[in-house]
Amino acid sequence: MSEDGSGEGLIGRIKEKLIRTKQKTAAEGRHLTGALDEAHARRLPPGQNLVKKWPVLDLGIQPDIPKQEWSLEVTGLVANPASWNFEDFLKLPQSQFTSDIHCVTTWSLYDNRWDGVAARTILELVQPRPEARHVIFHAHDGYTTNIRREVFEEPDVIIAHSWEGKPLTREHGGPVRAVVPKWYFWKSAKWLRTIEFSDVDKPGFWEQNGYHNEADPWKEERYS
Ligand SMILES: Nc1nc2c(c(=O)[nH]1)N[C@H]1C(S)=C(S)[C@@H](COP(=O)(O)O)O[C@H]1N2
Ligand SMILES: [Mo]
Repeated sequence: MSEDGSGEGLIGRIKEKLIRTKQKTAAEGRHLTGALDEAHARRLPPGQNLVKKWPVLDLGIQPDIPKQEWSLEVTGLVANPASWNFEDFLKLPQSQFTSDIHCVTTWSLYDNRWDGVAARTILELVQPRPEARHVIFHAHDGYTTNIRREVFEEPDVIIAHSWEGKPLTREHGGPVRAVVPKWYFWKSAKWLRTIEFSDVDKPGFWEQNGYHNEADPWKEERYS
């Protein structure tokens, strides 16, 4: 009789019973605090490191756009092209989302609370045409970045004016930036100027300079 716990004998049977009890506990979700669930275990994508302080990354130009001079244009293949100055933008239905940031340079920052206008609100207002399969962000520093329309349609995409309840600072893209939480952060254009809906894809600055055209951190779509 084997007493090494390999499944036979008394110890083996006791271990099996113990395992079954544990499996039952696991299935019932006992001992869970709410923080250590499966979503938490899957929260940090491969190759990423958690940071506590929000780094600044850009091309070295941080345009200074006073709120009174800022406006957002929505152009291209839409039924209702739009242009909102900052005051009008704040009068649109507002949303608040909390999401994680994953930068391709391997830092991640959890739980960023954004205030702004949900992409879904903008979609309802401008009514993109069916052939508009792509969305291009244009920024005041000349930066551009592209995402597929389905990515822009995700419920957590927000055109944000505030972070943690405070106006976005200039270095982080204020007055208004895009936030596309499911993709690496280079897709989240700072100093947003124009949202263009297009039938053809238009690879942006980093997409033309070696980054992946998509940017799923769970698939490590970093470089092309
Ligand atoms: N307009 C503009 N948006 C931009 C960039 C940029 O250079 N210009 N850099 C991108 C990159 S590579 C990253 S990682 C994030 C950095 O945002 P942060 O400086 O607020 O952390 O902004 C993205 N959006
Ligand atoms: Mo980045």
